[in-house]
Amino acid sequence: MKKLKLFLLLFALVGLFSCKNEKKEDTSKKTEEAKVEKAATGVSLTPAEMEKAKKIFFNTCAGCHGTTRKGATGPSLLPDGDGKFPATKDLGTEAIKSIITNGMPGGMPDWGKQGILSPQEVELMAKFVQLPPPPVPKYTMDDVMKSWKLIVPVKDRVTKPMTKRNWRNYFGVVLRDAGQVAIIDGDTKEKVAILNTGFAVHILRTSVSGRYFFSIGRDGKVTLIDLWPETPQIVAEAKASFDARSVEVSKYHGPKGDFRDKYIIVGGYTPSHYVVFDAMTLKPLKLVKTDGKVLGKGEYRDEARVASIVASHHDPLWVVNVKETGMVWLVDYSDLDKIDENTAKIPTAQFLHDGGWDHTGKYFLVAANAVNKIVVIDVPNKKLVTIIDVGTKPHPGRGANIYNKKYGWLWVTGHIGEGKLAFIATDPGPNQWKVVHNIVMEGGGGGNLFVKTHPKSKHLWADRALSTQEDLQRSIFVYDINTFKLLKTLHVPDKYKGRAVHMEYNKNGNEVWVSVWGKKNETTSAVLIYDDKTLKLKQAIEGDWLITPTGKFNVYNTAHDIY
Ligand code: DHE
Repeated sequence: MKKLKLFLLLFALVGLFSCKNEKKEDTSKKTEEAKVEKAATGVSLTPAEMEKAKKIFFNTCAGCHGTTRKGATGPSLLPDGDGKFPATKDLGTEAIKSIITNGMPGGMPDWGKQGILSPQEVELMAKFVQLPPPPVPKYTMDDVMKSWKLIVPVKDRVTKPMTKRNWRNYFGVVLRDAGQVAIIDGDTKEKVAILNTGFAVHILRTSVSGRYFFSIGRDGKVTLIDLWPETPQIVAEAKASFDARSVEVSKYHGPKGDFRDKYIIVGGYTPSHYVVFDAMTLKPLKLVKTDGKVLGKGEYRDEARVASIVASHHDPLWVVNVKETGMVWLVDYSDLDKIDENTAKIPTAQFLHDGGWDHTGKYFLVAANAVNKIVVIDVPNKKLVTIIDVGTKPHPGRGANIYNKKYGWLWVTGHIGEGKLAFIATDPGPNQWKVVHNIVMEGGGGGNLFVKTHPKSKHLWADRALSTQEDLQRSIFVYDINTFKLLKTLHVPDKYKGRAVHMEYNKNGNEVWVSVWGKKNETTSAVLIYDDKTLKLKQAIEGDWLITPTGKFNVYNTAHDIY
């Protein structure tokens, strides 16, 4: 924390210093030929440079800073500042270049050092953020409709599994920079299919039956993958927006009807809206904008991006987390004509990101990561329960539900901003919704992205993929869920290059799969498979097709919300 404060101070000081220099430059550049985009400081970009910068910003920066650059997980990047963070034009090119190259302790990646951005690209981006943000293009229901492709109609699909494989133990593995999803047989560890799902797929979710995977890409493209043919295949696709991170299916079956696998919802980052599709064909059915006022009463935000979405098993509801406004929407999908008027909109805390169910599936816990809080929603009663202070930049993924002998059921989150795992009690009683324990992770600094457990396991697994220290990036930490003691630190074998990220159990809950997320042009990425009892490496999946593996989703565990 101290370090972070120091850095911010430095950040501001460097800004002031470079501001003076910029002013000097200003006068000398007055006569320079006008270019298309020019800031008050004299920074300018040609149309071609602008296009390139927009693309890089979308791929690497918009997720945290927002397309309109008003800030979310990361600070605002506005030429004139926003009162909280320095104006980018005051920071100046050199200071911004240094930040983009070296990263920041709170989670800003070292894009330059990692070689993801070249020095020229770093300079380009340093200039880009001193210019006003370009306008966000429109994307309407007509555009969604035009993008829809039904590749295999339902009547032409197989009616039973055509494979002898144990498809319920398939893993869908995101091959991020290849724009693909690999389907891997969890029993034999063989590659079953590689599917071209589109640019930087982010996550997969399954249908309730487990037969289908839905993938969502950073380009807003949703893909329906049928796992029943001998070789899994894409049967439909559509584009919900320019930029997206979440997809979920309808799961409710009860007195209000059977909605299992009837609809899916895709949450749009840019433009900010959600789209409901027919789950079996991906025919677009409804688009609802998510813009609104911060916490329902403050500043109006057009960029109000949909972060995580989960589906209730107890009610016909999706929990839709609107990042910039800090509103949790409980979207009742039982009558699509009244979907907006039947939505409960609950003000919580700004910059909602990722989250998951407690073990009962009635309470949803979501990180408001930029304000270091976890929000708890009582979904059946449609109300905010409480907002809990945790560590710096909580990042639970979907979190992990463990049963601890002393405290009962606990839901766990890690943090990007500090090396801490926070355990929140969820059972009714005096401790409910309190952080009853913190684990301080070894090695200092933050960088944890995901935690994972399984009902049959006594272990909690945690990565450090965003650590600034290379040895921590390549380590996985396994803790005892009763004593909270670190049992083992697992290191990625040297032959594989890249960060260890995201864990997933197999269907039986006795293996843990970990990605080694290498570079796009190298074939040294891998998926490591550990025995959950012995904590020994059992097998490594590798191959020239395994490009930049990140998230992994086991069919059975995803369909049953096991985490
Ligand atoms: Fe993710 C989940 C957003 C960067 C891998 N990520 C999520 C969710 C959101 C989100 C909102 C929750 C989805 C849900 O549950 O419905 N992620 C973002 C970003 O905005 C961010 C910070 C920057 C960006 O530009 O995308 C970002 N995420 C990353 C990565 O760099 C990761 C590590 C690698 C990758 O593939 O891009 C990454 N995010 C994941 C994974 C999940 C995820 C694997 C699902 C976790 C799970 O177990 O459910």
